Amino acid sequence: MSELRRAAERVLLGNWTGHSTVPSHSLYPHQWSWDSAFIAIGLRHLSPRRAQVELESLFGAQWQDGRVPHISFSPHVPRDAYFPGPDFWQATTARGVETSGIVQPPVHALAVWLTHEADRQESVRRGFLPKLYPKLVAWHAYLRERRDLGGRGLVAIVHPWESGMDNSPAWDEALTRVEPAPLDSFTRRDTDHASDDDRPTDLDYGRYVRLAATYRDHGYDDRRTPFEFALEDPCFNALLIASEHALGSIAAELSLDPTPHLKAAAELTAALGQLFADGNFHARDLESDELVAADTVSGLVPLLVPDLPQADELLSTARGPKFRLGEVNLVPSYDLTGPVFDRSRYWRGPSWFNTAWLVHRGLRRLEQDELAARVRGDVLTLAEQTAFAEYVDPFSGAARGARDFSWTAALALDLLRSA
Ligand code: 9WN
Repeated sequence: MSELRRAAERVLLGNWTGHSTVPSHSLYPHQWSWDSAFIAIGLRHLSPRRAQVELESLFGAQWQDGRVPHISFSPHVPRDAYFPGPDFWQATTARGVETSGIVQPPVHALAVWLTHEADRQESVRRGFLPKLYPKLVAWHAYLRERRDLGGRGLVAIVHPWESGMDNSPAWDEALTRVEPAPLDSFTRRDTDHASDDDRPTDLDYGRYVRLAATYRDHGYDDRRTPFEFALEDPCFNALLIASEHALGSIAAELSLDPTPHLKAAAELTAALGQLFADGNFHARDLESDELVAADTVSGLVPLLVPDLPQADELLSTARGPKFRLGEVNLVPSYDLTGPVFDRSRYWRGPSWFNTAWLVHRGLRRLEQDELAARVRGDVLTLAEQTAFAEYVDPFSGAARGARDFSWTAALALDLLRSA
């Protein structure tokens, strides 16, 4: 285990760029929003100060409207190293940071709180919480005020990349409505670094590009953009709830009133119930106003929500034939019995370490200690066996996507410490 610790630390040190950590030097050579949060959760064990700096630098790219962009581009990396790069997004903040214009799941307040807890003295010395708290409040306000596109108290995503689970089968039907950008109008970079079979298809990419370009061409204005893709995603909303609880703890620590955060968490938890059907949480498509049939790991993430009324039913779905929690490797990203299950392709079946970490947190909360221990054991074994792969085959555990992937190393480090 100390070998695993050293190896994980090597990955995090290798991917550190001086003020933040790249998910992977080859495939993702900039700073990504929810990656940084997961990375900080592991980095806090290696260097609490670096974990704080990681989150501070991410919020250094926050927009004036409160949104935290999903990518903050490094000026030291060639502009075409990743597609879509800064020239595509055309978004520069008032402080001169080039970013994308879409967002990712709001796991940040939770990461800030866990980072603070790792070294309270250093946190207080650096004024970490007073610095981050107003930024986190503005981030959540953006989501709740600008992104409640359905008007029913839940946040909507407007691009598959905003879910962090880009190629999930949950988006398939909504994407059929989107006219793909011509394939000769852009050059993919991802397939230079990962196998074609593990990544989204060209057709999917054409649609991703079209959606992002439409948002960009409307100034990333949530009131003006004619969104062709708008869905309420369970994982996104569940992480907002977990983060509102964390904001409550942060507020109390700063001798501020935690009540507004606990109230927001309770309202969101009640609203999340609208997405529950047949034992799982499902995305709701705002165009058809219907729940998407696909069962994905996004639906299981609410397991970590405190006082979740549906927890028992959700747990039995996780243990049932669709996800076989405790029997297969980690947590499959999509229903093992589903019609388009693919054990290799991006978010269409393989298991990821961040979702396993989130489900593990839920299992601990629900006192499912045996199952939690199994998931933790899988994370540690597979992280080591796969050289910190981005994701794995749920049956064989074979590595997929990038290697030396930062959040895999960070979350393995975190679980190593949480024995
Ligand atoms: C697009 C960086 C990101 C993760 C996402 C994952 C993948 C990007 C891509 O990589 O998305 O944002 O190019 O496929 O799906 O969860 O944050 O690791």
